[in-house]
Amino acid sequence: MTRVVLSIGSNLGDRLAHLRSVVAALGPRVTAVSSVYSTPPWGGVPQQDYLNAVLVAEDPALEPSDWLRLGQELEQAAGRVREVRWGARTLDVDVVWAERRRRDVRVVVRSLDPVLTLPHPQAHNRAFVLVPWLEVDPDAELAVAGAARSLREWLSALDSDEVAGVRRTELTLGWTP
Ligand code: A4P
Ligand code: MG
Repeated sequence: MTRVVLSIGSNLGDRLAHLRSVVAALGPRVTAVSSVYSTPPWGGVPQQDYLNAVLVAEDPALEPSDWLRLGQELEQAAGRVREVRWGARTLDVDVVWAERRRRDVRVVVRSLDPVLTLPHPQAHNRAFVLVPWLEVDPDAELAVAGAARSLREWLSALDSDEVAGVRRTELTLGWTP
């Protein structure tokens, strides 16, 4: 059994439809969905604003690498072309965090593999990830280089203008618990 936190983002084409395609494809595996946020581009590449959200999903049969593959298939289905790193895209699906559960034991998955680095190496630096993640999992902790902090603590370390730029919208992803 793995439980994952996925960050989804889009800033090209029908942005909301691209985000909704992920929720629709994952179906009953989705256990929580954040609001949809409008966010300024992060990473220094000039481009239009994103819509971002965070999903929590679980599946007894999937390994972390399966979630990555699923995310990449959904990116392709949304017509994503890989051009500039951190540049504009129809759909980006990042695996931010993963946990394995066996019986009642939960183990956070850690990996330094560049193909799938877990937790995502930039999650703690990104208000567009932390704000929606905090909404769906207020007690979550994220450890970076051995330092475990609550999401609220990571957020308070970010530039307040960046955090304020992440604006909740009235848009929804068509998910009901
Ligand atoms: N990869 C390694 N670990 C992971 C992981 N945990 N989740 C590898 C997903 N992918 C992971 O990604 C490059 C490689 O990272 C993949 O082959 C995968 O095996 P990519 O999606 O091909 O390229 P990219 O997305 O351009 O680069 P990168 O570094 O993944 O960028 P990010 O981190 O996806 O950031 N600003 C706002 N406001 N909102 C956004 O959603 N997104 C990005 C992209 C930049 N700025 C943004 C947003
Ligand atoms: Mg990516």
